[in-house]
Amino acid sequence: MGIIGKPLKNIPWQDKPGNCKGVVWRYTENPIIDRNPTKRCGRVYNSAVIPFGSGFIGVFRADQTDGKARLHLGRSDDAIHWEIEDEPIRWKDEEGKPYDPNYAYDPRLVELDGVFYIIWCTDFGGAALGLGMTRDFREFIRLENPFPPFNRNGVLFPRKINGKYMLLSRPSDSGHTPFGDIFISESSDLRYWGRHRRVMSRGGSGWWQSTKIGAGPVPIETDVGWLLFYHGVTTTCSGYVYSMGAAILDRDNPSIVKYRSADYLLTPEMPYETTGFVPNVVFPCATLHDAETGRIAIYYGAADTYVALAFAQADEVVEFIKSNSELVYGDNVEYR
Ligand code: BMA
Repeated sequence: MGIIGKPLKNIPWQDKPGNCKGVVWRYTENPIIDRNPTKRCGRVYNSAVIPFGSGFIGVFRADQTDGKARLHLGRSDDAIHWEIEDEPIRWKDEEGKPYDPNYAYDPRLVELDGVFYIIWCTDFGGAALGLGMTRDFREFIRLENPFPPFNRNGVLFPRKINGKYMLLSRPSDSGHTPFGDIFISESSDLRYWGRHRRVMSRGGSGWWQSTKIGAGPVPIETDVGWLLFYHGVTTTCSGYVYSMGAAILDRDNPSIVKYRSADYLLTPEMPYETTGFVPNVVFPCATLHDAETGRIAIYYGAADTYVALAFAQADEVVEFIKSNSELVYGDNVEYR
């Protein structure tokens, strides 16, 4: 079993500690981004990173000191220590007119044929997916509303599949959404989307993903299928708890779930995950991975307050998903 993609030797990494019982382990120096990293950014979390030039670039969700979420750019040589800009990303529309989203959060970032695409949750009369692109991280062009409200957790696949762009998303309401499954849509041009199908449903015999689920980082291509980390939510007396699960989607038809882990891979346990602006949240939004060694560095938001890092080995994760697999009612049903 291997990752299909480029080698990326300089990703953050720590070997699995001897006492780790799972297949995902945390970076010992977490969180990697603490409170108030810049004058204007109070809390940075749920963010996306990507290799760029000889280093790394990130699109960060920053809740500014007015309490509102916006997207800020950051740069790093080692993908651990980040220099975040104090000014938010300035968008233009395709005609060159400035466009300033009312709010912007939970970005995902992917390179497709030499162009970097950013998807985030934007305000379009409520929560909807915003889509923009950049070639150089200097000029940012926003495409005009490719999606109607309400939706969150838009994640593009890193290549076209059968000639089409593919997108995972989670239709929602505009509040704190007490439901939600993962859907897939396809497009020839990124502007018009169709053939929507339900990929994965909340639920299962366990409880950790009983309320809602949403796609996390850009799926990782492996020779057994697309490795998708996602968040699963359960409802408790004191609110939602966000954990991380993983599934493997068919390589040629990613609307098909091949395997799906019945157990979570990461759940809030550490103080920076259980305590913060919103307690008990781990929310993965990005990975860096090395096809040569199978190493995966997972970036996740912790307690809506911090950015944290965890590690996994691709073959071990895939084996865990396969041997703990449980499909949920609604997965892989035709006309779903
Ligand atoms: C979701 C999103 C995430 C957030 C999570 C937990 O609805 O808003 O940004 O991390 O709630 O508060």
